[in-house]
Amino acid sequence: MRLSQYFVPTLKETPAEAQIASHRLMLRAGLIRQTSAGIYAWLPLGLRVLRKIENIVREEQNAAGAIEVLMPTLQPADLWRQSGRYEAYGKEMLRITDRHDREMLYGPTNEEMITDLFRREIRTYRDLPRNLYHIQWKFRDEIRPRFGVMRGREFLMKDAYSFDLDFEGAKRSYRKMFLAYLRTFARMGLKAIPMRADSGAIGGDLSHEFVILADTGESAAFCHPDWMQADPLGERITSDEELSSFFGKYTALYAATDEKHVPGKAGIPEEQVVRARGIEVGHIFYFGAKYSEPLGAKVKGPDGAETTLEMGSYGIGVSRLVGAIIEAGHDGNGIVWPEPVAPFKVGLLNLKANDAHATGVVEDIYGKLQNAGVEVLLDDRDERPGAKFADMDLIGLPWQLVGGRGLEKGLVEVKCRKTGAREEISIESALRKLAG
Ligand code: P5A
Repeated sequence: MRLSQYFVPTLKETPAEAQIASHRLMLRAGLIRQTSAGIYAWLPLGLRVLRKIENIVREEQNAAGAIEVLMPTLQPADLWRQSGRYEAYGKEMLRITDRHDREMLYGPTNEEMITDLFRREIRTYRDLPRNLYHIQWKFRDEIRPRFGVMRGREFLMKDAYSFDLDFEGAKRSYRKMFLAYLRTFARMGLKAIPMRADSGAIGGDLSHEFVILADTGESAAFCHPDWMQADPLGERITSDEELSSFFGKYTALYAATDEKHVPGKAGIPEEQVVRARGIEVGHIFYFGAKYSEPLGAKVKGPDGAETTLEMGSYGIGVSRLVGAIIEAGHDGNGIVWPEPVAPFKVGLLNLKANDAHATGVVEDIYGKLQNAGVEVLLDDRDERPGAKFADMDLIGLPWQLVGGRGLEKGLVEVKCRKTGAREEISIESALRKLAG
């Protein structure tokens, strides 16, 4: 992509409304713009990151055996009356009336709708277990939307729903998602800590939050010092027993969103004394028959008896992750993207955009990188070198390839955004390094 023909409206000034680094940087690097309180338009660079995160989430859900569907954003109020949540959800639910005076709502989550879809099609235990997920926009009329996409009103969520015949099956489904979540966040360069959590408005009695430690997070996390060092993905898990014991260890952790949860109270053991702030990027729930019972979602069991389905739901804040990844990776000059979610891998700077020979050489490098399948953003604008350096640091692509004076001798500078390390090497070596 050529910056001269793209749409990356960067800002030099710090926007006054943004209180935390990720929000400031998302505005300054031209990733998003607010259109109403807590509602954002995704500009090209932001959208590329959002799509990459979405795809990692999708790949790991598929690998864990979950099946993708797509449910609508608008839902009929009647379904929520059946579960008893229509009144209970209160003002956070955006309620809409259509032209025929039918009551609708913009979905804040999809437990009711998926249970309804599933109960209509499934008759026997032989069709279980199943886990269905979608990646869809949600709306919650948060009283205080803030921190940009971290607490938006409209936000993108991956939500999965598992259906099992019995409690043992439901626990297996829960564990599968638990592990898939650790893998998902690790692939984005994040260490997410699983913590026992309140199940809140979703209900049920077993729940874990996945929290990224950051001072600006809204969740207060308590955990034992040992767990901060834990490497859950490094543990080999080959049997159901190993999975159980591994899983058991992580239930020692606790996350809370309010101040009444302190060690020694509300089920938090005294010894969990490390207190930190974190960003909740995922939340999983086991809730048994909470929705299947009122909605009448049953199948015939092996003994021929009608059995109410056991369910769980599993959420990942896809749009929140964009902010969380920036909170975890930035410096004084801008964003520092982990390569798997970076909007482009390489930023190619032509510092001599007015020099025909230099431009020819840079264009050749650009073509070769593209042919090798490398995602590259070419700064071919007629701007001062200082402005180009500043914008490229702000945007935070993992690698910068700078074509300047050295081009005459066939040399370019390669800079690693994360470490700041630079080296001047031949064009061929640079291509090998970045296209390899
Ligand atoms: C789980 C999936 C649920 O809604 N139902 C379906 C369950 N859980 S949750 O914890 O309420 O939300 C799941 C994740 O969505 C993100 N999230 C948000 N992101 C941005 N802005 C918001 N206002 C917002 N609310 C929730 C969080 O990452 C949360 O873990």
